[in-house]
Amino acid sequence: MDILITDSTPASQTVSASRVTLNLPRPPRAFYRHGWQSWSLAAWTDLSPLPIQKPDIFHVLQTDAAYAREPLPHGSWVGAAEMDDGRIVLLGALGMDAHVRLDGSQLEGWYESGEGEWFIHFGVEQNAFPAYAQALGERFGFAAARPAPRIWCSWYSLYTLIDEPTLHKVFDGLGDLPFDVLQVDDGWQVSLGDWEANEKFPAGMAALADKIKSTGRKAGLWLAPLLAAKSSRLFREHPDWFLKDEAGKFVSAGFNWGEWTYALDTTHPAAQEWLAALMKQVRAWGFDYLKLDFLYAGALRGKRHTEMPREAAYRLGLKIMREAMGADAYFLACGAPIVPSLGLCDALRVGPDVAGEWESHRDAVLLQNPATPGARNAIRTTVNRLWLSPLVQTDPDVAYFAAKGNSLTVEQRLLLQGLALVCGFKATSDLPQWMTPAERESLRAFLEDTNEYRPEGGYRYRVASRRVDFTPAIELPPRPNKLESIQRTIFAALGNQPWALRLLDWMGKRSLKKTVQRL
Ligand code: 9PG
Repeated sequence: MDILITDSTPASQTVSASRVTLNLPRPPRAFYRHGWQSWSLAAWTDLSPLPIQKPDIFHVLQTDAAYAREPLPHGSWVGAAEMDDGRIVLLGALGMDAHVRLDGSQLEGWYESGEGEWFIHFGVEQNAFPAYAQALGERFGFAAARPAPRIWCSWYSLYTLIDEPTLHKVFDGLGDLPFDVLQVDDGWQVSLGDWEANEKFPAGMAALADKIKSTGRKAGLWLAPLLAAKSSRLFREHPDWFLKDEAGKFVSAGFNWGEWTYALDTTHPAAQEWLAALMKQVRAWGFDYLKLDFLYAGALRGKRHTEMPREAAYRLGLKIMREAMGADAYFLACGAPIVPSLGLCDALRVGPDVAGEWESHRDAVLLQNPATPGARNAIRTTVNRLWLSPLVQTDPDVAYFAAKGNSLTVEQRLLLQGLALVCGFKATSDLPQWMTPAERESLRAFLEDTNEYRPEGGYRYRVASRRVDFTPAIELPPRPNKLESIQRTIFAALGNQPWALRLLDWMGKRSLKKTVQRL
């Protein structure tokens, strides 16, 4: 379907088509790209091609690998073009398995299979995104009105170095700080796919949940249910539950934790039963807050037991898990394709991971990778996804309060705290043992804040009684210069080597061990 955009185009319209082309009066000056899953970039960019994000080995993990090499500005489900007069043309799918691309002055959208609805808006940005969100909400559902829980999460201080005594020390140290959930992250399980307590948790997961509940809070747990490590018992015993490509090879769900992972086929009846049983098991242990991570694995391309579009297959898997965990569980989706998760989860991570560092020169400039952990990457993408807040509780990832254990400046820590208040989703991983009394009080004040904020135009907000300006996080890093281009080639090649990634992993763990031992 072809549509001409002129001054008499209505502000909002909805059409049904497998493919739409909007013919703009002139080429626009900027394009809003919206990445596929939580960690993928969302940002306004100019029209020149973005350098391909490196290393390629992470495309599956960080982008929609199917489009990682597309030179034209593009995005998942939605795209918007900014015209010279400041007005924008937004083209957004109201269904799943859809993609958008800008080719000169043509804004095109297509469904990967079949046809579906498209929402088109011509007007100012402040109206376009809320109108699109409203139309999506009518089809997928809206966010709950109740406030999001306040969470302490183990990842950003302890990473995988969690064990029973360390977590007990932390839980005790949190005292009466007003957290609603203490969430145990990656590191408790035998293996990815084998979701049982490992040797660091000899008392078992039910005992850990009991310990948390004895402090008057809900217990939270991290799992990555839609992928499994190659070495896991699950994969070895049930290879037929995993996605294969046309050539019969297992579809990789990415290289992480020093090994290859594979993607669960959410249409396989036995895999579906296993997923439901897993959710019931973690609820029976006593965990009421579930952070389900690396969910993109369920929506990768591949041959399925029952053929269906990939995001429909993903949504089916999510539905099965939601039903099994029960409506009373709080479900945070992470590493998750955005639109297919709406209506089934309580909260959605809407940016890449933060880190105790503003930005890494290697990742930002040399690898041109906006999806790697870092405060700046997390703020940039989250701020560009705030329009999702009517649809789902938006998780911007944790904020930092202590000066110890990170290299963020006071201003940078305040930006992350301000973002949490704007999102209405408050979490931290700070160790009570690392906080000064003043830092602990600032954390308490943050947790008790009533969350009122006011947009003041651009990327500026008034939060509580102060101004927060996210502008310093928004711009994309400069392109590499000549010398940096040479370094880029070297780092990109190294980054594709499993042995180099294992070495980095090992070095990171070693330095972290020293820090945690002193707790
Ligand atoms: C646990 C972590 C934390 C974190 C999640 C997720 O390789 N990667 O691109 C990559 C991206 C994100 C990531 C790990 C690896 O972090 O977002 O909060 O739960 O998993 O492993």
